[in-house]
Amino acid sequence: MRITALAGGIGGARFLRGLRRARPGDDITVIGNTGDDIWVHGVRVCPDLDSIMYTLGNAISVERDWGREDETFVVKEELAAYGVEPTWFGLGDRDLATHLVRTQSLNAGFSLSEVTAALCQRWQPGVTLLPMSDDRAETHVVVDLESGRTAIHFQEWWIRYRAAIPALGFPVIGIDDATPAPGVIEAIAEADIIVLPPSNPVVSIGVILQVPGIRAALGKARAPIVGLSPLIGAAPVRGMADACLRGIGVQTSALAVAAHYGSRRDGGILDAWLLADSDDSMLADVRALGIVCQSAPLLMHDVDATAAMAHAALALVS
Ligand code: FO1
Repeated sequence: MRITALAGGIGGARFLRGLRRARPGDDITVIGNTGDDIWVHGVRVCPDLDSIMYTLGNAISVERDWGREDETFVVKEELAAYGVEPTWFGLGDRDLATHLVRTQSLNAGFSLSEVTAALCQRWQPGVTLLPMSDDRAETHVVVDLESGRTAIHFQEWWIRYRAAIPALGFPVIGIDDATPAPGVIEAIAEADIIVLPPSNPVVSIGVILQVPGIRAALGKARAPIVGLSPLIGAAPVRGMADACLRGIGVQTSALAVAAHYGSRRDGGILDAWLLADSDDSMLADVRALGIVCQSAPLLMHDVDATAAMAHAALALVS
C-alpha cells in the first residue's frame, strides 16, 4: 500500500512513528509543512521537517519534542553574549550542524527537496519526506503590539510570545507564488490512502493546503482521506492549536475541525474522521457532515498506543 500523509511538527511526527510501526511493509510518503521555516543567525531552519526527520530517526529530544537529544546551547549563549538577536530562538549546537549543511546546500543551488533527501540519508526516517514546496512561504501572525498592528514570524509568536498574544490572522507570505515540490502531487494522486495526522489544522495542515494545487489534488484523489483529531474535548492534545483556531474563528473541538476540513462530498477533503473516545458525543454530528466517523483513544503516549490509533484510522477507510 502507498500511504501519503500531510504532516506538521510535533503531533505529526509522533503520529508518523506509530503509522510506520502499524504499517511496516507499506510505502509511506510524508508531505511536510515548511511554513514554519525561518532564516535565523544566517542559517535556514525547517522546524517541521526536522521534527519529522529527527523523530523518525530516533534523534528527537524526548524532553523538548523538538531539536536533538543530548543537545547543548553554547553557540546560542555566545550569540546572546554578543547581544545578537533573536535571543529567543533555541538554536542547539547539534541542530546547528543540520542548518549549516542545509544552508550550504541551498546556497550551492540545491533545492529544499534535494537537501531534505540528503539529510534523510543520515537519519533513515523510513518514509519519503517531501517539503510541501521548494519555494519560500513563511507563516506570519498578525498581532497588536504596543507599537501597533504588525505581522511577526510564526516562530516569534510561538516561541517568544508562547502564542499568548491573540492571533488576528495567519498570512503565509509567498504562498500564492509557491508550487508543490517535486513528487507532492504524484504522492497525492497515486496514494492508496491519504492520512491527515493530528497536526495543527491551522499552521501545519492548514498551510500545506494553501500551496496552490494541493487542495485540488486532494479533492480529486482516488484514495480515501482520513484525518485524526488533534483535539480531545475542547483542548489540543499538545501545542497551542486552540490559540491558532481562535485566530481563524474555528471552535476548539473535534467536530469544528472536521467541519473546517469539510467532507469530500461537499468539496472538502475528509472522507473519514477519527475522534477521541471521550468525544463520541460528536459522532452523529460529524457523520451528518457526510464524514465517516469513529472514536478511539487518541493519546500518543507511546509508539504502541500511536500504532493503535493509526490502525483505527486506516480501518475507517479500508
Ligand atoms: N520551540 C520552542 O518552544 N522553543 C524553541 O526555542 C524552539 C527552537 C526550535 C529550534 C529548531 C526547531 O526545529 C524547532 C524549534 N522549536 C522551538 C519548535 C518549533 O518552534 C515548533 O515545533 C514548530 O515550529 C511548531 O510546529
